[in-house]
Amino acid sequence: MVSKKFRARGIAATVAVLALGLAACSSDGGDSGDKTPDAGGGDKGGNIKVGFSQLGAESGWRTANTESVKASLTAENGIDLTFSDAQQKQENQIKALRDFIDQGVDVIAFSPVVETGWDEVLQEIKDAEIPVVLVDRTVDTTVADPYVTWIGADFKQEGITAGEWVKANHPDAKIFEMQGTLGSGAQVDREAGFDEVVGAENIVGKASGNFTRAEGKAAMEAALQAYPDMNLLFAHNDDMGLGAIEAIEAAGKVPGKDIIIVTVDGVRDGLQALVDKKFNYVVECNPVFGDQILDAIKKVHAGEELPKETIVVDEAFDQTITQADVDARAY
Ligand code: GZL
Repeated sequence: MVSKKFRARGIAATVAVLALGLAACSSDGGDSGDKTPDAGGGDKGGNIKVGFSQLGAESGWRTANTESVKASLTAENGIDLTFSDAQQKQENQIKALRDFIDQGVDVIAFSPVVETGWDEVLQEIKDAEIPVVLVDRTVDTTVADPYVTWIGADFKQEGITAGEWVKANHPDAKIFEMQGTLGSGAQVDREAGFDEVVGAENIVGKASGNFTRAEGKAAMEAALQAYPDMNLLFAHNDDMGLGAIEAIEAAGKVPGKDIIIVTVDGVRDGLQALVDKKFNYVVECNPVFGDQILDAIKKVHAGEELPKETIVVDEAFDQTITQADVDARAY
């Protein structure tokens, strides 16, 4: 059976949002990660009951995304939100998803930690006739029409943008690629875009830092030993790049000079590293789209037509960025 890969494509952005998600508040308070009581304190007479399964709190990007979601999906905005943090564990998300079905939520929002392994629960959601909006990460599933629409970044384009800068500015670099969570849409597509542009022959090694600072630092410590001639790091997010800086400095090397650093996200700490000349190029991946998720959930609930996907527009930053630019950023 052919699996369908639902991914961001570089298509013209039209604003619509679908969320595939499932409530987290398991009745037994089980291990479906951290849970936040619903903002509305139960059904607020006519509010849309939404279950949001967030994959974790692994990075500055994820924190900013969660803040944006919670700021938009409020009782005042007509939403009775049940929010779950799965702590980057797929089993926690699947459990939360089933809890949302049991609670009979009206709409589900979900950012899948990895692309695969969702077929069974997606079919259960479909059988329960709960509309689904997919947020941020992508799914690869055999279930037909698993969600109404998706919003997120064009991960492959982000990898291409990073690769083009490397090719133009450091064509002879010996590149170490630090991957995000293996099997996640962001990791798969950023790697595909970047490698396509720079050429696999210029990549001396790869390892995953799971999108976290701590694991990024550990992966870089090992890489510095394994690949002594490496002189450029492409990290799939800022947090792993920030962890790598600690390892590079501990090894007596200068980040941004001895080892050029290119990352994705553009969170405040990442852009500060750019101002401090420790990063060299940052491709943005904007996490602040809670308002678009709210808009889509309302349209889904009202049975309105929605585009299949929405691309959140990104930009990119080099070392010409100023401290004032960073201070003015929303996240
Ligand atoms: C991208 C998002 C990624 C970020 C990381 O949309 O899924 O996950 O790039 C985060 O910082 O962990």
